[in-house]
Amino acid sequence: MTFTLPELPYDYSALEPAISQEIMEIHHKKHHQAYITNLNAALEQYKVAEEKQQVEEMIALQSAIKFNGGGYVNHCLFWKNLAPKGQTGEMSGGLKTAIEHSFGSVDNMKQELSKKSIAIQGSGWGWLAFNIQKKSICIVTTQNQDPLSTTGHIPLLGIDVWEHAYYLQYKNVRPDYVKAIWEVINWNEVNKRFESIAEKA
Ligand code: MN3
Repeated sequence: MTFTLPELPYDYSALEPAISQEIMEIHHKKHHQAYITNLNAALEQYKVAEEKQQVEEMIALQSAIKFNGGGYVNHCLFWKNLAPKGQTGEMSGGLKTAIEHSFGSVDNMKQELSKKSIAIQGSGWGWLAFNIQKKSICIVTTQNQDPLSTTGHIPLLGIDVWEHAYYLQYKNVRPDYVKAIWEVINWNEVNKRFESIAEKA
């Protein structure tokens, strides 16, 4: 099986002015596509190595699968957790209560997620996440394209802080990008993710 680029649920220009059309187009068509192309290639090579029972070769491919598979998964989440202004909905009562329980207030959560996302060294992601063991909402950061699922957390909302996500528009000023992204967070989607976790927890 091969993975394919999912369609964006909105136009490339729909998140302006928070995120420019040019960034959205390159980010989706070039960057997300590249992770998918490289993931498919690595999986194909893995299959061949497996058939030939070449364990060393299989192990050697694992980092490419993790990186590109993580890039695939993370961006699939990312497009959905963004929405054009006016279509973002509002945080549900249940999610708000859970956030207030963990952070005291929604504003505190936003401040902390912003601060930790801005502070990521190099490339990575800031997450509002559900800790499976503690059954509570927390903030986690990951490096590169490491998928959150390997850390015992379920993603509610992810902020891509790779330079490719903002550089064309915000240059080196990551804080301005992180500030602007709050205008286009799709709370309908975040609510949905939280509710499906809450049902099982
Ligand atoms: Mn990206």
